[in-house]
Amino acid sequence: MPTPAYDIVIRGGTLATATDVFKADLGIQAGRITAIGLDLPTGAQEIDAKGKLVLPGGVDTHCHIEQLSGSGLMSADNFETATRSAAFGGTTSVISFAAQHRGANLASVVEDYAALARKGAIIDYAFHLMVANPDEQTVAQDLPALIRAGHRSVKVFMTYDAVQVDDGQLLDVLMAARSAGALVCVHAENHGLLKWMGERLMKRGYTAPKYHSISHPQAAEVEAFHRLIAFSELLDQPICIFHVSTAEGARVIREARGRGVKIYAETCPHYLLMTAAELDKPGIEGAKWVCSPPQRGSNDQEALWQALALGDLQILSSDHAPYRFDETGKLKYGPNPGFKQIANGMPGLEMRLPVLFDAMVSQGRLGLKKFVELTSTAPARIYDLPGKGSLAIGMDADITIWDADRKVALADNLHDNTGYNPFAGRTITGWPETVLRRGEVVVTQGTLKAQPGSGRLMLREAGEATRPTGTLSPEFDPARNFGAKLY
Ligand code: DUC
Ligand code: ZN
Ligand code: ZN
Repeated sequence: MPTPAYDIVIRGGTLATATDVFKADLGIQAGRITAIGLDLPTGAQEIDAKGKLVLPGGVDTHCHIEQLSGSGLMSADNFETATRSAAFGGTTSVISFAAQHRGANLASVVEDYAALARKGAIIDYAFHLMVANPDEQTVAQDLPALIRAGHRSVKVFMTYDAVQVDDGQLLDVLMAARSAGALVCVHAENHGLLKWMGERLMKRGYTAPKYHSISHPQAAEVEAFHRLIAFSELLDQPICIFHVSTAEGARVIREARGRGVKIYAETCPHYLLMTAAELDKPGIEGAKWVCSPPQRGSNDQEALWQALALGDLQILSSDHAPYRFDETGKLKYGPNPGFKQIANGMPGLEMRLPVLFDAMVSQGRLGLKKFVELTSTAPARIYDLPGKGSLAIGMDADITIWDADRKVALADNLHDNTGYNPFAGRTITGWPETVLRRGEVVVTQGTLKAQPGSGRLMLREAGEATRPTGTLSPEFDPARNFGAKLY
């Protein structure tokens, strides 16, 4: 018997990429896609995909895994539980954070997170370098070295006492990223405004979870976007604005992109599919839905969908930030905490693709190709994840096979360690049934097949998204700034 040409053939399915939908068989060898065609020869293993959709595995580029928050709270998931839930949800690559805290050495932080991921990760992973201690050692030494070693994205917070960078520090980080070749991702909200609003609400007795949404006015997002964009434009350094939540925020991004500022931006399922009404539940129950920025109004949802359609927002991430609804997480400060004491975040890795598939494909909002683009292809391209995000010869065989007709009533039964599902109670259509990572079946028929530690670290080249536009601002252009060399 001749050796089969393929380790696996996925046969008879409908393949979809960001640009095309077509019927074909897909052949896999040594973890890569080696053939896409009709009537491929039999593989060593055959997967029947008749009547199914064969899509690139999901790429979730904003996930907090095994991370200590600014307030010292450990997220509910470790790499094993988080990436296990990702795999069940059809996601095969994640970017999480190597999160520096004040006083910590960034290079050691990256080593520590890498060790945790090596032990637990089931899918492939990369890190955003989260800088909260932008001292000389970090900005001038560690950050450039780590970027050049393949960690091509940096994350900073413009708010939160324990981790925020001030304007000068933000400029330092933007400049260091420009020199070494990295994209700078930002949580952009005005710190003073959030602090002032939060304290005013609490003092007046408005402590219930629903007031969390009032404490993050849309003006906080809008002001911070303007300031961040002004800095990005001044230095000609590309940025990615995280979790855009408001119509006005999306408009600010559109305007800036229109005049040539190099901005990428993401939003998340909870801004598209939830409103602030989720927080308005009896007692403290609404704490489960507390995240930052908060869910907004239906007008914001519409504007975000429109911004995705127009390309002003290019990425749909989960912002997986899991905290249990108990004393280890949301209720750390007792059974009835004020909204300011409630940890920000919700689990999202497992539900991101199913709820978006339901909205975009089953219900028809933007459609299948855009679903693939926003949840897999564009994030892989923007963050330069090698071999990820599409179905093409030579790419990693990261593949999710979907039953587009399967109806599922969502319940609190996710495979992470959070203990609740923010989308529980909804019924959706479309489900990721079989998931392959580099040609290995990691989930099938509701069962996990892969081992913790089988995920791989993805180191990245400096790709298109990290490159400045080359259009210098007057202040940085020696031809117009009296010859000053500022880069
Ligand atoms: N921002 C995030 O991106 N994730 C969790 C909490 C937060 O404020
Ligand atoms: Zn954030
Ligand atoms: Zn986040």
